[in-house]
Amino acid sequence: MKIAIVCYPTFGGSGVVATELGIALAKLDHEVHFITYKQPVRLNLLNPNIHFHEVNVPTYPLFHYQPYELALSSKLVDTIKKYEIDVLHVHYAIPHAYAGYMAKKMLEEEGIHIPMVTTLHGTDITLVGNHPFYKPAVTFSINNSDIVTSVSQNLKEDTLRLFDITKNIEVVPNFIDLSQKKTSFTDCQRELMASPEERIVTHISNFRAVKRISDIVDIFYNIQKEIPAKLLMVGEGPERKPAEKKCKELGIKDKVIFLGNSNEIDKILCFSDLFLLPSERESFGLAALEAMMNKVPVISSNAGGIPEVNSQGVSGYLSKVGDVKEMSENAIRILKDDITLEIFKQNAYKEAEKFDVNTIVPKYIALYEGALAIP
Ligand code: GMT
Repeated sequence: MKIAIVCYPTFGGSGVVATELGIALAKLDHEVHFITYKQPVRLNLLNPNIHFHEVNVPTYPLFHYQPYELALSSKLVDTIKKYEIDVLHVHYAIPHAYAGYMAKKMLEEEGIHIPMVTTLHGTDITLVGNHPFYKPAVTFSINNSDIVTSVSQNLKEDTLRLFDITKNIEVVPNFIDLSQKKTSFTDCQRELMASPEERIVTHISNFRAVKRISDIVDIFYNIQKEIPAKLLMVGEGPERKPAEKKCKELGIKDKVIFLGNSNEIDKILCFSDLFLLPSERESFGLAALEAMMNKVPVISSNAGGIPEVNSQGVSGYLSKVGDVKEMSENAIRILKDDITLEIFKQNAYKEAEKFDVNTIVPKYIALYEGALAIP
């Protein structure tokens, strides 16, 4: 099959899922065309089945806002025609489903039929898409997609509750590729980050308010009072500076390392003992799954779809959003002795196995085949 994928190319779960999906499809001999404004961060173009088409938006003094959707839909029309694409898969409704629909309609005028699959990832529904300024356009583009998927059952329910949806929504969870683990579990250079007696606690995100970064600092503050520990903060975003300030005020600055954005997530997770994800909202929690795949147990909130990933008392613990006290107690419970920690580490990996690429990607392929059959 020839598949065009539209996604955000930056550090963010939806872009990562779209990229990993494209890579997995290419390995299965499908021809994959990424269409976006920058090469996706995790995309390696060395596979001959993978192509990248950059969307350029020329600036013009009259435009206060550059019309990205317009440029994207034009690029889609050109690419779909030139490479005779079979299926268009857009990730994140805003504005990709809208631009995809416009491309579909333009192609229809030329007698070309292109089925469109839209994957809803989370904030495109729960935070941004639901805003009255966007809602009519988002509803329209979901209802006019040929196939709609959501990354968790919880996100499906949110979508049906928040929007007037006439389409069936298929749940296809996020996935990981266990065979691609770049570092072996015995090859972790944890001494680079901490001394042997210290536990390593990690958080990875784009540091937006929805991630409750301040809770992470509070939880770690409580942990380090009981257990020698370091906190690794990986990612960039608006909450990074306030978090750095808070660490200074709490006197834990030397125990917290802000690493910024990283392409070495596997290496970092390899020497991590615990992952924190106390998010306000989280449709799935890909970062938690990536931690689990690296045998890192998870202390999280029970927001959104996280309970579909992190299993209570097995791969970690879940608490109500903002319950820093309980999250800290559970973190200490996991970290306090080597035997308990090892049990949680093994369990985390076992739970992650449920989301292996070989189980999940065939679901997308089956949906593409279904989309192709739609007249
Ligand atoms: O939350 C992020 O950091 C990025 C965001 C995105 O839209 O790119 O991630 C969303 O999509 C991921 C992939 O499907 C999910 O695993 C995340 O849970 C979801 N984030 C939220 O719902 C806040």
